[in-house]
Amino acid sequence: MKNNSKNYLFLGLPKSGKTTYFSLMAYHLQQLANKSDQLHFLYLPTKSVDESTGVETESDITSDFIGDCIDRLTHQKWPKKTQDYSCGYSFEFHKLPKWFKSYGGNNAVIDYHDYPGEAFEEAFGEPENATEEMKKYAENMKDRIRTAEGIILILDANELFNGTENSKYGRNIVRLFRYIRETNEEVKVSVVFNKLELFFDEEIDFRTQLRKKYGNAYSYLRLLNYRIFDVYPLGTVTTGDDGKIYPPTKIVPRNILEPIRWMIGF
Ligand SMILES: Nc1nc2c(ncn2[C@@H]2O[C@H](COP(=O)(O)OP(=O)(O)OP(=O)(O)O)[C@@H](O)[C@H]2O)c(=O)[nH]1
Ligand SMILES: [Mg+2]
Repeated sequence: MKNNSKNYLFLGLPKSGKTTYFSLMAYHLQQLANKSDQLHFLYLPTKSVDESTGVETESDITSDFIGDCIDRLTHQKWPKKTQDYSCGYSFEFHKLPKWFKSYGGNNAVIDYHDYPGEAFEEAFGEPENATEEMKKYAENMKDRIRTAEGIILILDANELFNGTENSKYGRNIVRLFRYIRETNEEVKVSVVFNKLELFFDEEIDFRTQLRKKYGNAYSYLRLLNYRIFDVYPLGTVTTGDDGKIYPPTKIVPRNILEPIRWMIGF
């Protein structure tokens, strides 16, 4: 992590939609910035050092990764599953002149970390057969939670309210909220109800649902610096001939930037 950077995390159970949401959010943030006189967005190169030779190289991991995800989504394919965790993705985001001035001008680097859901399960859930590697990622994730500026918790609303593993889901998020409270009470927590396309425009008050169905999690959440967001990352989805759900031919997200807008302030 760079000295002047702020650390933001994407957390959630496996398959909750973190990678899809993260890549669409970054893409739309870049598009918004490129249309505005005041906002500036740049993907940053990632530096790495070859341990045997000491030679430092730069690679465009962030823009390559987001480019690949967006390319897949616009061809009606889902991003590849996140298998491991090696580094964060970085971008620079400025709002000029107000944001720039108030933060002293050097504080606009944002590191985003997209961990596999299995690392979340290892840290806060009931993992079955966790690998040594996943245990390492889980520790790394917990370290980052303690120093994070913001946490975006992605909840698959369909799993949460229509799924069969409610008590497991509830216990996992309670453990996360408790850990945040104990180690980094002030951190901003955006709770994202995700995959809302699957509810086909039904008017559902998800906050009330959370309070009624996951009362203990809701009690812990209320003690944090949090906000709840309803997000439709793709706008709609289509069902293929095989009965599976695919991204639509035209992606028109709703509310996708609201969580980060609140977190960063622009
Ligand atoms: N309806 C809908 N389905 C989605 C959305 N995002 C993801 N999915 C579905 O959820 C699956 C997992 O999406 P990912 O974005 O890879 O989820 P993840 O949380 O990054 O998963 P891990 O990296 O394995 O923890 C996809 O293959 C899709 O089937 C969404 O916005 N809407
Ligand atoms: Mg992922």
